[in-house]
Amino acid sequence: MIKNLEAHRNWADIGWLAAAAAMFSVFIGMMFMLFFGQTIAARADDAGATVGIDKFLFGPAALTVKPGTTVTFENHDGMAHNVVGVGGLFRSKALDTNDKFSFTFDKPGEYAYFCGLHPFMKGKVIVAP
Ligand code: CU1
Repeated sequence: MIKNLEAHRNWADIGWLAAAAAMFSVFIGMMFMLFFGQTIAARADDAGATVGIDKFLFGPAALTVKPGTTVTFENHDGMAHNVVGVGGLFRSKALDTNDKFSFTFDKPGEYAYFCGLHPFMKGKVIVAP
């Protein structure tokens, strides 16, 4: 009789643990979405915004800014990179490690750019009021 009761309680404990584990997984998942969602597409509301260059990637790959925002590209990679606007609107010199290049985006639109040294490196600045 007592054994039966204990067995019953053990099963109830496992059920509670499973529910707690499931809720914890959902929580971790939400944290990941929050974190990576912001990294993938960032909105810059202040006067200046920054795009970092690291490990052959522009980050964020898509940056949304208001018209008149100066975007600064900073090379944090150990390799030289540059920033070339598609259509020739802007073009930086080769940026060594920790070098910066700034450009002010005045008109609304989508401005795609790439690295002239490694053309597979791409990003865009979206200028929206
Ligand atoms: Cu590059």
